Amino acid sequence: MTMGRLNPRYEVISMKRPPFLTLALAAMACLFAVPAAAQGSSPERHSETVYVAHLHPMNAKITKLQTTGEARFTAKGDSLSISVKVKGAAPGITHWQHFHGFKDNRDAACATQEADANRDGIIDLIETEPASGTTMVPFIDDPVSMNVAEGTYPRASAAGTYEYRRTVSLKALSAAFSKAFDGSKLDLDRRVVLIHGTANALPGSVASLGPIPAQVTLPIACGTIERGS
Ligand SMILES: [Cu+2]
Repeated sequence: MTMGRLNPRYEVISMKRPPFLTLALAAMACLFAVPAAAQGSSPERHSETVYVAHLHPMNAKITKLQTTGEARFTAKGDSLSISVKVKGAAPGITHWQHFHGFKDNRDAACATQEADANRDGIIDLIETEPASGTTMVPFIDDPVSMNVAEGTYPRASAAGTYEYRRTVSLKALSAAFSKAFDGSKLDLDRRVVLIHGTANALPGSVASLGPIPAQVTLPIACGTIERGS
């Protein structure tokens, strides 16, 4: 016992103590240790898992804006709270926002300037796909509906800010996700959050998704989702 050696008085007492008393004390220590350990584990039953994505500007040259923000996912029991706070977005228009990723086990990443395959100086939605994967869950009025094209997305204020908050059933979202993506799991820490939308005119070289105008899908901010606190 290191403590005994550091404290001569303790050394004397413990040397005088009969062996059976030492055993009895050790047994008592065990009795007290059990409830203490049980107490220590109880908060885990109600624990929350937090995932955060710090959003960095994309295509700032064409948006003329520095769009930044934070997306936060808090899972607790069956509830998943999603919050997205954005500033520096094009004011007064709605902004598509989703997490993107791959339905296999690959990690998604934010596209860099190298993703600009046609060298028009703009990374369009299609060009983000090799790095970021596909559009997965929309942050709309009802994310569980997975209605990317028709859901209601937030509109930025005149100052270019918005705040989105929704709480969904983790079970319901996981089921809808699994159905849409061949049995995949949500795996938030493999995904990226993308914010879209500009009011500025874009050259014809900027590709989009089907009939949706390129101004709607233009990526303006991205962040990788990481498990955090
Ligand atoms: Cu998106």
